Amino acid sequence: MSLKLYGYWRSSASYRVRIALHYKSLNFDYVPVHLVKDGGQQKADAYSGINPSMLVPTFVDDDEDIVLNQSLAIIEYLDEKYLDKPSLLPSHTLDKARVRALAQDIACDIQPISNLRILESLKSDFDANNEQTKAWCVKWIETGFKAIERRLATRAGKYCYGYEVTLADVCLIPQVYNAIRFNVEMQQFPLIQKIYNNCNELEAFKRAIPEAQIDAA
Ligand SMILES: N[C@@H](CCC(=O)N[C@@H](CS)C(=O)NCC(=O)O)C(=O)O
Repeated sequence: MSLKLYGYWRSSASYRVRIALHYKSLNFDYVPVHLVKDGGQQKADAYSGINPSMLVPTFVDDDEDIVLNQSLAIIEYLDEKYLDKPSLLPSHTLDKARVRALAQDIACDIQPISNLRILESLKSDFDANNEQTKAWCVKWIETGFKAIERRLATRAGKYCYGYEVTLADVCLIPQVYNAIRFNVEMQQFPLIQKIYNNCNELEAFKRAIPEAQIDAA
């Protein structure tokens, strides 16, 4: 078995897949793709050849000649392939839909708006300065977190959805890491903060944190 993850230490989408791989105790090679150095290594031919979207992460299973992009698709692939490992999705249809919805609240409605290339475009196409792009990120993270905090009031236990770690936690924790980087005032979101603390006590989450990666600056 030869699994490979192309990622970047601070990329929240890469962070999600790292958590899932560690949660399932799967060994993998981590291949850093620096999103800033050399004008962004994700745009170089060497990488865009395997991922034409020029985004990280990319997951490669060399033995089976499988290349996958999109963190949620990668995680669900791992979940279904390694059935002997702890699952990140509940088995009940409605529970599964609710966990996916929470995950997508983050992965579809928060993270893409503050992605690097969006911030670069705000600067180059619309003359936004650093303060303005930072305010942009804070605004959309807070908007998303307000809704998630309300949902968690009826769904959360120790983790986002009851007492088992799910895909929702795998998406939430990297987004909180980003929020803290942008100085979002987390006291507004006590449930999110509690789940962040609970998850970060787990080995899989500790091993996946950006600062623990070989490419951490
Ligand atoms: N929906 C994608 C998002 C991937 C994504 O946005 N990756 C970011 C890092 S978190 C990236 O590679 N950004 C590089 C850029 O914007 O040029 C996923 O979940 O995998």
